[in-house]
Amino acid sequence: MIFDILGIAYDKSQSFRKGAKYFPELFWEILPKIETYQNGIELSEKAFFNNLGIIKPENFQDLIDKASKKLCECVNFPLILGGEHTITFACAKTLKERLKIKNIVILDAHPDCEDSQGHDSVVRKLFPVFKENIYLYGIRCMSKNEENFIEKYKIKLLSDISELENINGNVYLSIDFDVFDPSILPLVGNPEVNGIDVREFEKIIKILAPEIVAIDFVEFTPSGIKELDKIYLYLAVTIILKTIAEIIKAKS
Ligand SMILES: [Mn+2]
Repeated sequence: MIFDILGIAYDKSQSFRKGAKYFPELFWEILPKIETYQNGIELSEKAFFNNLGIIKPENFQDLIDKASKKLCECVNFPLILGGEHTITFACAKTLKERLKIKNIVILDAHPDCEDSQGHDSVVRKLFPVFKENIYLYGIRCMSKNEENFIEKYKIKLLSDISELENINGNVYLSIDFDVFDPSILPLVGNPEVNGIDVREFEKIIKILAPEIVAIDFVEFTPSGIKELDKIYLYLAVTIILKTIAEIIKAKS
């Protein structure tokens, strides 16, 4: 299976920890060091990575322009590496028609429903595009303002994995690395306690994999203590490879 990998080095609105823009480049650096046999799949034989390059948008409009232009070149399974969560809006909107995407599933500690221009507003921005087909899982920290938006527009906050089984039709899956517990992966834009573990994550991927047609990983912020960064980078990319292995399993 061929994956078109697009990096989006954009973290203009990250507020607490910055550095998500460094992830796409570091992904390619660490990749050769990680075990290729993941979840029963030998990725060196079954997965082919077509590097679409890394775009570096200057601002929100530039993000929309550059991402949509690049994603038009995409003919295989799109795998997008952020960058902050804002990139999901540009990518999901661009790919919606062509890939007949019906649903967007977002794994995140936050509902990102703020009325702002930043990464904390991505679900609010996606709402006019996907309406009742937005599903959020892993949410555990929100503002009163966001809660009001969620209630008013009936955004689906899922609390049990089994609820994901009811999602039918093509899925764009967006993974904010802060969905994981900070004890597993603390290098994220906005860490929150009580996150999910990788076992739970793999269960989620197994359920959704047959429907997933595009995926992104966002908000991993490799900056700070260098040696420790490398370890967490290794873990983040391992999680991506596990996801790829499950998608290959489901699609073959
Ligand atoms: Mn988040």
